[in-house]
Amino acid sequence: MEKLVITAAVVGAEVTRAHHPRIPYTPEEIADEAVRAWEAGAAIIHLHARRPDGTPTQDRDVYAEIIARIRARCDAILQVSTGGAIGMTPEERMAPLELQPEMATLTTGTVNFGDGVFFNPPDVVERFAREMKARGVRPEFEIFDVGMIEGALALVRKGLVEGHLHFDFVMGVPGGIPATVDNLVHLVRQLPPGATWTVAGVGRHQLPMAVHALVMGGHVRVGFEDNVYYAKGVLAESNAQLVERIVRLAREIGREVATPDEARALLGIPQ
Ligand code: KMH
Ligand code: ZN
Repeated sequence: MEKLVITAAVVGAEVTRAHHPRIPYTPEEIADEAVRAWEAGAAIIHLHARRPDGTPTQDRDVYAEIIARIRARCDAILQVSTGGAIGMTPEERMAPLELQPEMATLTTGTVNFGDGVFFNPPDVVERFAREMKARGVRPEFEIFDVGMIEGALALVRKGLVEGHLHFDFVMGVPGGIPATVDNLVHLVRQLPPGATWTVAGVGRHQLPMAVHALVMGGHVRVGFEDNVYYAKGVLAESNAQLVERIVRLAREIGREVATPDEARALLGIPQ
């Protein structure tokens, strides 16, 4: 089986210190969580940015500081969010692409997101894809429901995304696809040959979805963005603690964990 690529989504846009007192807000705090997650075995760090009071921001300069701080300390693949937070404009959401990160997320359709709407109409999705292509940023397709795979493949047919295709199935968002094994198998079956996939189970679904991905040959995303608990009623100490558990489980079933450079090779990212 392919080596396991672990993504740590260390901060997100929605979760606050009301949910977990150790949610990182400042660039220094976010970088610390990211580096600890890398030390634990994460090859990809999925990044969001915050203002010092915790408000989500897509400010290019805040991302630049976070990226510089992480880069100084490790070789993880840094993947910026272009999802940002509900209600942000496409221009705001695209701002971190100016930094030409190795990777960025690309959601290929609109989905209800709790009480809000994560709005991704076709013209916006195409604009994001064009911008990523022009800047040499590898997209990771964020798939919140099955129709979004078709949205991603439409970009490929239009030549807006070329090369290796990598998908992240975000499962269990209220309004998106429920986190069930049947749904995961169905999602995987829709992918074209050669594509890779990871799963991000939300809340209590994080661990069971990760375990299914491990045995199915997929990859795994964990972290505070999607889940702040280690067990029912027990907060995780850190993002690293969530990564460490996945590393242990992978080793128990004989799956090796990919380094960032091995992940680059698997995902078609130039070294
Ligand atoms: N915060 C969500 C509305 C992404 O990073 O690309 C969108 C999100 C997806 O987190
Ligand atoms: Zn995100």
